[in-house]
Amino acid sequence: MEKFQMITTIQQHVLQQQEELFPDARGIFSSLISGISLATKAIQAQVRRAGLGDQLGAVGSTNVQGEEQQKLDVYANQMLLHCLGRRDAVAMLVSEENKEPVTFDRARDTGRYIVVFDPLDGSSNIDVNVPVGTIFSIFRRPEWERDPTKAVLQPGSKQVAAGYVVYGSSTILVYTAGRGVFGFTLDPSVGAFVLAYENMKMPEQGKYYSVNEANVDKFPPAYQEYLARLRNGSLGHEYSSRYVGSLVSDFHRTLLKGGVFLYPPTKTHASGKLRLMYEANPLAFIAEQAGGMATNGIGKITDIQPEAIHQRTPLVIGSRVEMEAFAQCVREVEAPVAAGR
Ligand code: AHM
Ligand code: MG
Repeated sequence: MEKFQMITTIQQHVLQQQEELFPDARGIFSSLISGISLATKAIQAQVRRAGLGDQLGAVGSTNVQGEEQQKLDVYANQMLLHCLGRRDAVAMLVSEENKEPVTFDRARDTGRYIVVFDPLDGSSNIDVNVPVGTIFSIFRRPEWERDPTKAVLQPGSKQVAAGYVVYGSSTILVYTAGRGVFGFTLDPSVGAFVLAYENMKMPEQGKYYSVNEANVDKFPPAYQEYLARLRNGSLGHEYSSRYVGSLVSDFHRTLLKGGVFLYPPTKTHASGKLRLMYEANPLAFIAEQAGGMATNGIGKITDIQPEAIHQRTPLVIGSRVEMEAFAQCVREVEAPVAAGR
């Protein structure tokens, strides 16, 4: 008899993992992942059609960060709010595009989760056909906290799951629930995210570093020295640079090929540009699960206790070798400064 290759969809995968790890689970968490999968399929369909209708361009408003909102930003945000907001599992949604958390009146035993997301990361690139993506992070709703903002302000180490979708040459969803990292490619003929990368591991060392080098003169001395070391062969081989300007894409390459991505602090922006809760935290969780690391230059990203939902953080994330070299460089450059030498 002919053997056909069977597929594993993201929903099947999450259910399988749940059965193995939490036999008592009632599928509440998996319904969240289904909501994210549905919303991102709709977003990718719209992204693929960009330019055919009038989906391109700005809407004429700015978001909470003061950035110009693109039409697709607004669409992606509404789609995630719509698809996730209908799930009983969701107590609260926090988006880059909304100033305050969106709360739902859910029973405590089902409404257990808070989902934080950047609906369309890199959207300023969309008019030039550069890959963009969605990033998400999932927390448990704290039992007794009534204030929605306080309920959300949990360190990244408390994430239950995190992931992203890249709308690139194919659409890929990468996710972790703390038991390894898995990648699913959208099969347009089936309409499902199909398991394509099992237990993803970041190479110990890579060939690329990724940073907006136009800002180098504004970086702190330790970052400038680190970039010099990457260029001068101190880490044992020659690096090339790659910078898409879309964090999800730059991170996805770093996950697959290794190396390091940096968005450092600058003289004018002491916390850099990227957001802790829906950009740095979820990617840091994935990096750690894949054998990599992530820091803000002082400590682990996932150890930071957030003070505001839209707070920014410097981000250095990547393979073990590059990250250890970064930590050593910071020690060597900053120790003499601290000692007044
Ligand atoms: P966004 O969430 O508004 O798209 O902004 C974040 C993006 C990241 O995807 C990317 O890494 C960064 O901004 C690029 O910034 P810059 O143009 O300063 O290099
Ligand atoms: Mg973003």
